[in-house]
Amino acid sequence: MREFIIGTDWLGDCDDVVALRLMLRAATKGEISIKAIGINAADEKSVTSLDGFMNLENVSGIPIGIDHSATYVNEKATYHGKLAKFASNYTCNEDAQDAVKLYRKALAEAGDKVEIAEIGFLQVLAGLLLSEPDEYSSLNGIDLVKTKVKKVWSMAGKWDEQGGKEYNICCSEASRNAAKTVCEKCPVPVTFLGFEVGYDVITGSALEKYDYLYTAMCDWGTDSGRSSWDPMLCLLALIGDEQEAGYKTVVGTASIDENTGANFFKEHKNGLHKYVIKVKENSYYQNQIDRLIK
Ligand SMILES: [Ca+2]
Repeated sequence: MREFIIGTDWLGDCDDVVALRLMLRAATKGEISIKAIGINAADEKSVTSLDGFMNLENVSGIPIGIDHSATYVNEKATYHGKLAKFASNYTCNEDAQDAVKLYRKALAEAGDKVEIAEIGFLQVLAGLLLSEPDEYSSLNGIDLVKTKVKKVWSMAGKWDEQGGKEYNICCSEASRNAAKTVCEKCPVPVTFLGFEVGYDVITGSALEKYDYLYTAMCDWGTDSGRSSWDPMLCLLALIGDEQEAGYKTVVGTASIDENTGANFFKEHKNGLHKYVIKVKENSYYQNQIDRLIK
């Protein structure tokens, strides 16, 4: 069975919640196994909110890690308080392990190679790459990833222009440096799904009104669906093949200007990086996601 680690900025936007439902439902159906979830941007209720969400989705036993330095105030994510009421494994963010440590532990314990799906900022993945040997593995981060990671799927970047800018990369000095580190040091293939792919695919409008996912979307600020950056990345990762998922790819090497966060792409056939371009109508992706989250 394919094994995943998921990284999310479980801070505010509701497209992470839609995306996690896709992944958790696939796990419930036995299609994938999720070894860990790392939170790379948080408010004070992010860990208990995610714990509560997993309980509501009838998923248990997936450890949560967090970047403890990435906790912010976020008044828009009122759904975190509602989901946190269903938490049972964690009482606060401090109960969760450092996400880099958790990634290292999960990779060290993995039998087969793991895939990493990142739908937030890249500093946990960068921290993993820069990590030193520890109690979990005698390998440094790059060698651990080389040995235990099959592929990284990342919702980040804007690839329909050279110098494109996208939030997950540009947001802060930490996110810009992290994206640069991942582009320069990750020793396994990375497929990017950029801003331009997900913004005009709107999902979640068909949810039932009693569904707590619908509540999360309303609390974030929409009752008529949301752009599908994270759900599309997760759907792509679940299908596991870019062409089969309805995309063509551009292959080469991605790079980041750490001062501005602008992303660039140099095409060449032996590159470790790809970005995806839609080849189907938006409704093709929208219908699949809406069907899977219902
Ligand atoms: Ca996200």
